[in-house]
Amino acid sequence: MLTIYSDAHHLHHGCELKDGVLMPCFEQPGRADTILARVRATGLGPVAAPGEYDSVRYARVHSPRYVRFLERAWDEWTAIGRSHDALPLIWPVRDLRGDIEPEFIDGKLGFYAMDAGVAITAGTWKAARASANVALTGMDALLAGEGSAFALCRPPGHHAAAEYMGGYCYLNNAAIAAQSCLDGGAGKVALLDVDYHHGNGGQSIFYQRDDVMFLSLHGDPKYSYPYFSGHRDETGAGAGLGFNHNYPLPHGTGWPAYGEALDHACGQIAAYAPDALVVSLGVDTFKDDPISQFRLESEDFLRLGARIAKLDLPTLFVMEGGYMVDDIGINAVNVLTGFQAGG
Ligand code: OKP
Ligand code: ZN
Repeated sequence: MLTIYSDAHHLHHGCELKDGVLMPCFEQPGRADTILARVRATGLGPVAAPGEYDSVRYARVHSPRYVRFLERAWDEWTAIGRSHDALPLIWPVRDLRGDIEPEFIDGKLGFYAMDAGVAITAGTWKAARASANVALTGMDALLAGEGSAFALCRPPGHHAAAEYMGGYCYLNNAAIAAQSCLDGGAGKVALLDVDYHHGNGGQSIFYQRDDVMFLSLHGDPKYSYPYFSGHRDETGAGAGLGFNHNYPLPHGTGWPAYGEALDHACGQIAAYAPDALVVSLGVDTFKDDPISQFRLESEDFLRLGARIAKLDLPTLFVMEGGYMVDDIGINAVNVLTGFQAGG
């Protein structure tokens, strides 16, 4: 399987507030390095660099003003003498005015963020662009006839929606790739999110549409991040009604229950009969993940890949989360080798 990867992810390494303490993000450069090392060690296939894309490609799923904000935020932050990570600290919740974009950077950061897990640093925009370009290049490989590809994206993307960042995510790489597939001639695409955390960004972007079916298996938002999205009764709206499927699962979920939910999701995808499948691949469902609560074993990731392979669809895997840095290479690549063996 072809892997797309860019070293530019090293330009992004920020801080987050964890248990009230400011510390380096769990989402750190070593993650992608570990996965790349495993891709090479297992001989998964060739590794190629991404192409360059105009940012109008991101604006197919994000608003142009949000893309401009990301591009300029660091300069606006440093122009007033600041040099540490830019972090949002105020949000337009409920009855506050969420309809007027503030002109000062502190207001803009809150306006365009869902949480404080999205530090903007000197290299964030370059890294986020490269990550989206990795996904676009992977989709271009599919459009050119490749059966599958692995977009080794970092930073991840699945919490980012049309107009906000959140949960370590800036540009929604998987959504940008899914849209690019449609723009390349496909009629229908399925987006399956197997990261531990609900893929609120992809859900939000495609909620009212029937040309992208969105499905997510995740920790129940009653007690798992992102808390405010991912319940079972979120099934789509308007033309998109019935094209959104959430599978919230309890703490401690292991393969039997996970595999059952995955089977159901795959049944929905098969019935939808899309032209291609994009998989938001998070491996934070692993039993030792430091911020998540499922109990998948490394071998279960082989089963996950094999089940997806049974769909027999052109498939782009897009890397999302997974924080047990020692094991995420094994677990992510297990999905891909399981997929290759299972088809
Ligand atoms: C990203 B992905 C504030 C952020 C809280 C949220 C976890 C984001 C997970 N410190 N952390 O879905 O793996
Ligand atoms: Zn996650």
